[in-house]
Amino acid sequence: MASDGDEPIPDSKLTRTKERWAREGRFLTGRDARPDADRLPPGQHLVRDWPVLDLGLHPTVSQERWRLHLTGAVDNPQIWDWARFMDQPQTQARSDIHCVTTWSRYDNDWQGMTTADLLVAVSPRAEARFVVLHSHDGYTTNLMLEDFAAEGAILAHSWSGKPLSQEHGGPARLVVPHLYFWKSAKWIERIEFRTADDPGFWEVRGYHNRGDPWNEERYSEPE
Ligand SMILES: Nc1nc2c(c(=O)[nH]1)N[C@H]1C(S)=C(S)[C@@H](COP(=O)(O)O)O[C@H]1N2
Ligand SMILES: [Mo]
Repeated sequence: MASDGDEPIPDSKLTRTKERWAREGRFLTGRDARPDADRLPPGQHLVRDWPVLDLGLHPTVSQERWRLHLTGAVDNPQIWDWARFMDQPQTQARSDIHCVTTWSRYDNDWQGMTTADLLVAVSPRAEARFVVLHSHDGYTTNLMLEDFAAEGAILAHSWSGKPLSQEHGGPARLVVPHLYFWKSAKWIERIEFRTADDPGFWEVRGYHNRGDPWNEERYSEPE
């Protein structure tokens, strides 16, 4: 579905199914991960195509209208337009995707800027400890600042040398490869630096607050 981002999030069948999986602990294997020996995290299987997963809204945001708001507990809050974003230091980064629904995809070539360079630009205040990503489809996801800043994390505008397609989050998305892919927000609109955590869309629907695939952090612990 195309939209410009103001619609309520649809209560889709897939969303309801994924909430049920969280309640049931679906796909948990209880096996131990050995990241150095095994490239595939526990309970994952390899795919060669690239599935599209989201809430069902594919917001249309042209590069002309695109703005990125960098807000919250930072010394230099900023609003970037596309030219300003493209003026930032450019990086290539290859990484594997691990989706909580159990597919993994190796060797994705992203181009964009590293989150480390983004942190240099905004200069987070000492008390900033969390990051919330806000997207044009109303999606949010939360990260610890260290996970946002991790090696390999990139604010990507291209994949395999081509502009990121709309269905995969173009014009720009986050990629945080050491966590399950739900932490990698598509159609990014705002990056909010916070002193306190604020669980996002899936994190309040039974998914783990951190989402480390090597520890199978798929779902939050039942109360
Ligand atoms: N804005 C936004 N970002 C999102 C989502 C979403 O619904 N909206 N879904 C997440 C989930 S659950 C996954 S698995 C990946 C899927 O990315 P892909 O469609 O490029 O494979 O996007 C993540 N980022
Ligand atoms: Mo996902």
